[in-house]
Amino acid sequence: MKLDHITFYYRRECPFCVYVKRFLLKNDITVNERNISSDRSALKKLVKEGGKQQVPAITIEHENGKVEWLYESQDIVDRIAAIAKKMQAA
Ligand SMILES: N[C@@H](CCC(=O)N[C@@H](CS)C(=O)NCC(=O)O)C(=O)O
Repeated sequence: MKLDHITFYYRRECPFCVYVKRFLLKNDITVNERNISSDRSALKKLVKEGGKQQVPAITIEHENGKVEWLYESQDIVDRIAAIAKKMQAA
């Protein structure tokens, strides 16, 4: 399942990011990805728009154009699982 409206901000060496990535792979879910270690503009955006330099983080683009930032690996996994479940049911 491809979730085009979600972008995942991560570092490869971050264990909390690996936890999220494993969840995505295990459930065959694809999202947009931005590596803040190699992508300077992604890092800037994370801090400026998200509000803090912490990964993993995701953005969820809502239909009304509003962009929601979400931090904390477990909250991210729970939220993506809920979104995927809802989409599967639709
Ligand atoms: N409780 C957070 C911990 C996240 C965390 O500690 N992330 C570290 C990397 S592993 C971080 O963002 N450090 C600042 C940085 O990498 O710039 C979670 O579960 O997501």
